[in-house]
Amino acid sequence: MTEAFVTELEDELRAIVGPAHVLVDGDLRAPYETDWTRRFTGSARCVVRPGTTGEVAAVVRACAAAGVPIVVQGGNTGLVGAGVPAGGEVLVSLTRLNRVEPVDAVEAQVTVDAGVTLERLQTHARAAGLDFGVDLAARSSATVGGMIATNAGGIRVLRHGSMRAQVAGLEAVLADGTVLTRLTGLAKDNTGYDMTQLLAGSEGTLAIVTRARLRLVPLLPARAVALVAVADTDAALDLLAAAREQLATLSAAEIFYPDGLELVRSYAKLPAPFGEPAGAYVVLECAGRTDPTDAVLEMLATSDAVIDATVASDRAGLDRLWSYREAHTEAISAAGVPTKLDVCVPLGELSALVTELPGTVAAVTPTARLIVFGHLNEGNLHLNVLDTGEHAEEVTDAVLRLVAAHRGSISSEHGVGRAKAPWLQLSRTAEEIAAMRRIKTALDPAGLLNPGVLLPA
Ligand code: 2HG
Ligand code: ZN
Repeated sequence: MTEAFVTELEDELRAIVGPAHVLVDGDLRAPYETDWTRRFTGSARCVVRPGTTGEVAAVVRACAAAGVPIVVQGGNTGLVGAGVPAGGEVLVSLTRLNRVEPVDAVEAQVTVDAGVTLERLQTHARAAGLDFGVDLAARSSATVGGMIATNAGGIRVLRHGSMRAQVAGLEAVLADGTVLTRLTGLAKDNTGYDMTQLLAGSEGTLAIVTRARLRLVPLLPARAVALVAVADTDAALDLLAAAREQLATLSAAEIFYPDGLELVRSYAKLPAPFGEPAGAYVVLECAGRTDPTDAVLEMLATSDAVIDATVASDRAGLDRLWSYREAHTEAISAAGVPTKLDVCVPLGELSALVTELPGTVAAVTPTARLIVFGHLNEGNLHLNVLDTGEHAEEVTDAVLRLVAAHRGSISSEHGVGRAKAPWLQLSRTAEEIAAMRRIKTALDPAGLLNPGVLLPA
């Protein structure tokens, strides 16, 4: 590629989005080039910030004509290196696509741009007396487009399902600049391939999501949260079973362990939640139209798994109890750059996995620190390994093989990204990967969109 040609593309991009939205200078590019964990970083050829779907399509066409690959980025809260460049791509940032349409209260749906943050979507839905079914700790920065691309999960999957369950339709730009629009949000629509669901979880490898028609859920203003001390993972699962059976309003069930609690307490300056330390901690949340506290207390009183418990239903109390769980990511990040592994196993395998993990990590590098927490109901554990040094790959390999041996998935809700692409075959058969490649080739024959993400090179 000649220098003149290189400049030509940037000029073309400036003509499409305006000179202020093509960032070539290293200092301006930098915030886009490193991911939230600081583990993944790469140099983009330039950052482009289109403001409309038409501009996204024109940017894609220009890059396609120049043969320059694209990496797509939303709020840059991804944890698998899928939204930052490997090197030399045009980085398309979607945060200027930020319009929200009025809530359609009759359908309980809303159409929003891909760059709208989860928090803004929640505020918008709640102002109309509804709510959004997915919630996660990165809500202030995570964007709708990125959440669809990764099929994000979060803390309310138990009640409302993952991101793909909320998506009733999409607008997206294909690798040749074609705009697909399917935003009617019909409740029943059997007219062929479901492109919306194909793109959900495709990690930006098949198309760039620019707008979404989203389902909304009832706003449930009365909440109660219980933080429960239990002996171990098995006891946590017993408690979960009782909660699922007895609490019709159950909306979250999370787990963390003593070493995570200690890290969070010293980072967030939180008091010990109980007089005595326990082997594991479970957060249960119920949400309804009327205060669920009595039902929660009743369930806790009948469960043998409960060693100690504290329950809150006022805003400050809910936030305080949730912070023991939600501050894990930030507390870990403050302690170093972790090797992050997001996995899930059948609930029957969870306890064995938790027991075997420390030995598996220590066998690779005895000085590494493993922090385990996650979404108990889905058997979804976030394994954060600090101080892996030069052993990050080996730790990843050993842990993901252990997960596969327990019939689990190497990615539960964060996606595969660049971080886990080499291990995809642990969770998907050769036939499945070959079929995925055929879909990729059909929609993006030149491999323009997010190369190196999801499908191993
Ligand atoms: C959460 O559940 C997020 O808090 C982040 O998925 C998990 O930091 C992590 O490993
Ligand atoms: Zn999570």
